[in-house]
Amino acid sequence: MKHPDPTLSEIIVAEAEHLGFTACGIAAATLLEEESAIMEQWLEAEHEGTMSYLSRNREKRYDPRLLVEGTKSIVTVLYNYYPQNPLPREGNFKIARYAYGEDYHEVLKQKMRMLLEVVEKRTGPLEGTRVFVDSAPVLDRAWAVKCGLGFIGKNTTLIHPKKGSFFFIGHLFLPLSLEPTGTAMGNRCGRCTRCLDACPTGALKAPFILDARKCISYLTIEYKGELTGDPSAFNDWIYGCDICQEVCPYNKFSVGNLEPKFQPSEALMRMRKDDWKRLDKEGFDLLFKKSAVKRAGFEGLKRNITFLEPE
Ligand code: B12
Repeated sequence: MKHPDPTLSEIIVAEAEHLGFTACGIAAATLLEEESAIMEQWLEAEHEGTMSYLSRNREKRYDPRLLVEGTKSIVTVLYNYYPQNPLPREGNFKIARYAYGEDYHEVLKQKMRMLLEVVEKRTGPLEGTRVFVDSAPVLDRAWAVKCGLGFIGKNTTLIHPKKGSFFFIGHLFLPLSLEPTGTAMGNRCGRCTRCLDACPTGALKAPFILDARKCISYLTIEYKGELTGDPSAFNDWIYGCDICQEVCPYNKFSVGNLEPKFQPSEALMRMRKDDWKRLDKEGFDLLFKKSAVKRAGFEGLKRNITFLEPE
């Protein structure tokens, strides 16, 4: 019996997997009504701290058609960043796993442009397509849920029921009405509260609510002021924090990513506390030439190290 030809949606999802994406789904571009209400409450409570960009462009953030006119479908991809080899922990400070290798924005965008080429091979050149990786006012996690790629955990991350949460999220905005590929999944944390219990700074103030002002990730990357409070609560994290993901049972079966650009350099693997303390600007630039760690900057990283272990 002859099988019906695959739809363009099916082709995109299959090609995304072929390109190494962990998962891919498609949803119709609409206003995110419920999610916008959640974000409004979050901003009302001033949980964003100094990340003032989050309160700008709200209309566009909630409705992708206002961000890119003519958008009809959102293709959302996940890309695993869980490392094959973790950085040694003995006598060392900690860096969030997402920042072990090259900056994900560019690495992912390149792969996503290849996915877009697959679409345009079928449709011909399209006007008004966009590739976004945390690079525009888009509610990344909300779209991943709409596309059927997982659920929002109590730690606020997007959790894929089989693959956990150690992945990046990216989107293609397309001016095409494509068949949606999945339905939104409800929460599957059950009674588990490991993430809330483990967060050493109490940033997860309630299930699904993160007060960024207390989050180690925010404090070590985004916050530019002086760090105060108990340094031991930082548990040696000097750039980002993975605690609320490390304790999540859904991450028990995370597998290492094979992307060469995401592997930590040998120099980074060799770093120990004494090396971090001695690190100068030149060494920082070499160590993090293409890395997202540049976001904190040399001064920021130094501030974090000195806060944890004053000279
Ligand atoms: C600002 C920001 C931060 C802030 C605030 C985080 C936060 N929880 O809000 C700080 C600096 C703390 C941070 C930390 C991290 N971040 Co960040 N961050 C962002 C950014 C730029 C915006 C997030 C945002 O809008 N927050 C505001 C809140 C209100 O929105 P939200 O958490 O996305 O929740 C929405 C939906 O999930 C939904 N929703 C929320 N709760 C619930 C509950 C239910 C029941 C339902 C149905 C829906 C729902 O509604 C919300 C509003 O629309 C996104 C990129 C993007 N453009 O989305 C990356 C992003 C969320 N970060 C990411 C990563 C990897 C991290 C870190 C793991 C990095 C690290 N190791 O240090 C940590 C994780 C900390 C954590 N538990 O969230 C990834 C997350 C991937 C994933 N699997 O979820 C993203 C998506 C970047 C990307 N494109 O890959 N981040």
